[in-house]
Amino acid sequence: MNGNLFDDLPLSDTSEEIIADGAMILRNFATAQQQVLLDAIRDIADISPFRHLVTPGGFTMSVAMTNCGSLGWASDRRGYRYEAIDPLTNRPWPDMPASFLQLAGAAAARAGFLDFIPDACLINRYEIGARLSLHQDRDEPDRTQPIVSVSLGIPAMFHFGGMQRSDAVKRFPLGHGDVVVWGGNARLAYHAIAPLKSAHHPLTGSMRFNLTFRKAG
Ligand code: MD3
Ligand code: FE
Repeated sequence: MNGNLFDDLPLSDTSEEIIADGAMILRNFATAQQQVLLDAIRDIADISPFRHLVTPGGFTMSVAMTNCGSLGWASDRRGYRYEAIDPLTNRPWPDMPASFLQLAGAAAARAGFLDFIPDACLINRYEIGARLSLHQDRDEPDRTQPIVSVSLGIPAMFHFGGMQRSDAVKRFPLGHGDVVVWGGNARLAYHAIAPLKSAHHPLTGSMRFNLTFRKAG
């Protein structure tokens, strides 16, 4: 109800690190909102449940996904696309909570994107061992808009590559409350999440959640 026992203690790390041209990690930028964000994820999943999508190649993803906002990302044997209607419920995706919009806008502004208005938020849920293989996010037509990502729960190792699949990757740990803004030249970089190691977080148990805010329309 009141967050965790450490709510009133100062945060250890609120550093800001530019990791590439256009990419900035804001450590613990979302931590003060942790409970509001996790409550909102639960409310969204009550309407549009987490599901394991199938890729066009026929593989079932280990990450479970849902969305909020006017558009949601979907995948099936026919391809990847954004949809206004959740194909599982045949209803619109849940509205983007005001707390999500406020956080995404503040993070984008901090990294220099002053007019970021996301219309889609993809919510990824990882269990131990789940991973996201190397990919680019290229289903959004307006590449001048950044993507803002918010990590909650157990940590993950993020792999950040270059513009070609074969480029070397740099590794960055992403922990609870960390926010990353991906714009400019970083917007189309290859990236991945390594299989999650066993861990526990007081608010999410053995889960990791990642929100990615996008302008998809
Ligand atoms: C770099 N999600 O949903 S967040 C995704 O942690 C995705 O669930 C990962 O990759 C996750 O597509 C990584 C970091 C991230 C998100 C989007 C990016 C990095 C990005 C888009 C372009 C470049
Ligand atoms: Fe991605």
